[in-house]
Amino acid sequence: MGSEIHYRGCPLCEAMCGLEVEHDGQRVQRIRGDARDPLSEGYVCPKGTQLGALHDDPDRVRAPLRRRGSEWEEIGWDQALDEAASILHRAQTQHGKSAVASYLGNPNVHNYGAMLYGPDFLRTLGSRNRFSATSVDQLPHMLAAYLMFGHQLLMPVPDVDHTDYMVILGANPEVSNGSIMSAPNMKGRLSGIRDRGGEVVVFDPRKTQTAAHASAHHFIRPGTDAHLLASIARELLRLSAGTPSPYASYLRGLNDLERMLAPWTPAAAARVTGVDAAVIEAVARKLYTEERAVCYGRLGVCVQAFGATCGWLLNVINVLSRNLDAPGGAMFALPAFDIIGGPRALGLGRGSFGRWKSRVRGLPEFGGELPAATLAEELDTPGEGQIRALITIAGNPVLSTPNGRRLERALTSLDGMVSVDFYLNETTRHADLILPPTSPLEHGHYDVAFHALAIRNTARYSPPLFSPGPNQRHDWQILSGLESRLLASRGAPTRARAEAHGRRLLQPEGILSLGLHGGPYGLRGDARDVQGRRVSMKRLKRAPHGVDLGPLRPCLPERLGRRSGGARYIDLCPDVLCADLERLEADRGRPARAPEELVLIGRRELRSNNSWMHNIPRLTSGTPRCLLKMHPDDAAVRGLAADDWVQVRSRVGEVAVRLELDDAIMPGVVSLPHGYGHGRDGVRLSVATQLEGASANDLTDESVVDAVSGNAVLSGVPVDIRRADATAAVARPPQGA
Ligand SMILES: Nc1nc2c(c(=O)[nH]1)N[C@H]1C(S)=C(S)[C@@H](COP(=O)(O)OP(=O)(O)OC[C@H]3O[C@@H](n4cnc5c(=O)[nH]c(N)nc54)[C@H](O)[C@@H]3O)O[C@H]1N2
Ligand SMILES: Nc1nc2c(c(=O)[nH]1)N[C@H]1C(S)=C(S)[C@@H](COP(=O)(O)OP(=O)(O)OC[C@H]3O[C@@H](n4cnc5c(=O)[nH]c(N)nc54)[C@H](O)[C@@H]3O)O[C@H]1N2
Ligand code: SF4
Ligand SMILES: [Mo]
Repeated sequence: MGSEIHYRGCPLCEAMCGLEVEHDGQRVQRIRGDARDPLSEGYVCPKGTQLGALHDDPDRVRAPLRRRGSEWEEIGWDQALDEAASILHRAQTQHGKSAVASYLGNPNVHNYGAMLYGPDFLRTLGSRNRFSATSVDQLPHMLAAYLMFGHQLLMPVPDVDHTDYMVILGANPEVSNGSIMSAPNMKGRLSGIRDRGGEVVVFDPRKTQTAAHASAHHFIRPGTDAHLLASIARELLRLSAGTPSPYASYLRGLNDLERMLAPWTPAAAARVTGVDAAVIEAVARKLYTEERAVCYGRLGVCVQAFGATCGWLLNVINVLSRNLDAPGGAMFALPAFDIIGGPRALGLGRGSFGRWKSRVRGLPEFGGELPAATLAEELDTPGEGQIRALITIAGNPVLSTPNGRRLERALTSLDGMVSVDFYLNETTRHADLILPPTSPLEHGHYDVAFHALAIRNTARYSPPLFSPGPNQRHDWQILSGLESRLLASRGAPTRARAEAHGRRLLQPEGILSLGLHGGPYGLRGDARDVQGRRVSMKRLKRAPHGVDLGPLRPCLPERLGRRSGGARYIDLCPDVLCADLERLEADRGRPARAPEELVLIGRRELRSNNSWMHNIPRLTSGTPRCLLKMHPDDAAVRGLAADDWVQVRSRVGEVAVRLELDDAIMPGVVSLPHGYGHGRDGVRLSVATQLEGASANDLTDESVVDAVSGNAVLSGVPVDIRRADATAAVARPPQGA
């Protein structure tokens, strides 16, 4: 049979690479990068080339599964949706709407059907116990965006292609391919900065691939970035004293900063961070004097006890150095489907904070969600308001959220659980029903979220490659099927049911089309693509490689969501964050590390994607990847050698892993990637379960969170490490709960 070529966007990570898929109508034969994609220009990573293998994976669940004791049986869709809705409905009638919790995982954001229909389903569910991967990830950036700019998604993106000085904290974009910075081929883009005479400076407790190729790398003690950032901001205030701010007409709070940041002298920050005071001064000076400069921080600065403070101070630094909303600085994208400026019905809303608190620990709501670090205790703490049923949608919180073992135990005590997922994994194995959606190649694709966070404005719609079989359902169909059943069993007003029905008729493509039409490049907007043309669904369907909407452009103050008396403004000093500086000041006195102390950080591997894609042989063969990296000096004092099996113990748990000695890691720090530990009973992942490794989140501590946002602290976890005895090593990987 001959071959055909199909072009589509990769849904696996934020880089949104364009793929050229060679296929015979039934199966994928080969996937390469699409050289004509205006953003990725032919770049592709090993994961993107394996979408065919994901589609063909014999372990991928293709029909609804119902639990029968420890067995699973396939059932039809109508029955599955009826039973799933009745699990949720029963718990809500008996114990109130919030007795049903939801957990939404990362792939939702890469699936436009789920993105556009998930919020409706959740609104109908009406529970305050909503959780998602946001609070083990970018919550601090979203909180800072909401408090400072007035919209939770108005997060600035480094203009990497035009900057001459880029400071990177807690990110490894050469491997992660960028986050809150959709930028395929970050390795090429970072060398582009150096090629035009610019510099890249990295602060990271590990000399990562990104750091190795940078102009300079500085070790920083995990969890201390807020001190470094406060000190850089303080220096910038000093340098800019007397010079009017370019944002003066719409900036509030500038005058308060100087007094608040006074204690963070470079010398004081140096003591706690381990970064030389001279380095801090030089970085601040360069950020101020370089015409096009940007300070960027990502996961490593989010998943720590001062995550929100870091998110805030990063924006403060870009404002003080005059690089916010300026070419080569930290800019805002203008997507064709505008989830920020568009009608509320098409977007996610501006955001909200602290409207309610979690029952057990009193952690604050953000954007309608509670922090994932509090999920386990909300499940296992008896009393009024306890969660009785759970629905997970494209999430694997057992491997992804802190103290996964506690969560796993708590799941067994639920009255009912439903999972929308195409794998029977560590989380979904606890469900009563698994509702498997279509594979990424069976539905259309549009990056509703990531075009809004990209380093260049582009738009691309990909139609489905394969048509789903009659017995397949898309994520959005599953969610709206559950929604309509919930409404029906509640005897909801016909209006509510008609609305839900209307959205179903529209389908994701119809909503997308409306959004493009009403968006900035649509009929009513005045933006145009690089050829001066408008963007519509029809246009995108004729442009399989995507359309180029041009480089990021300044858009302030018009795009700000924060207003007072009609005037839009930036709040440089949000009250909750300023108030928390007291806690940061108390932290400044933390003693230097004792030689026997070790803290655990994470890392990402190019061939891995959080806790999944581990069942794809091409991505997992070869050297095991879930090894514990330790500095040779730390190993020597413990009498440990490379390849030794070690027991790693934290407050919450213990795992056995193999040691890899690496002098690229800071002494006192060890690193383990997350998302492994598939060797649990009942997991149906024939390749992944054979992989060596353990879950880093069997060690992370759910009781430690960023006090402001409630974001999980996944980095800087104190651990104790000793040689595993022979039996522990034999017992690897640690077996099920
Ligand atoms: N220790 C530690 N923990 C971490 C992190 C860390 O760095 N260190 N990183 C955190 C971060 S940044 C994130 S984003 C989270 C991720 O946390 P989660 O989102 O909870 O976990 P994932 O591993 O992304 O699991 C995704 C699940 O979705 C399923 N899936 C994939 N595609 C689809 C689809 O199209 N539809 C449906 N319905 N299901 C699908 C997969 O089978 C898998 O079960 O992990 C966090 N946890
Ligand atoms: N290959 C691959 N790509 C991915 C993913 C994947 O799993 N695999 N996941 C995707 C997802 S969901 C996300 S959110 C992004 C994340 O993308 P990135 O934000 O680039 O995240 P990481 O690669 O985990 O890099 C975090 C860095 O922070 C460092 N770090 C840890 N603690 C600290 C600290 O206290 N201070 C400082 N300064 N640094 C610290 C770590 O050493 C690490 O190098 O990647 C995405 N891309
Ligand atoms: S970098 Fe991300 S988007 Fe690009 S091919 Fe790899 S996984 Fe897909
Ligand atoms: Mo993430």
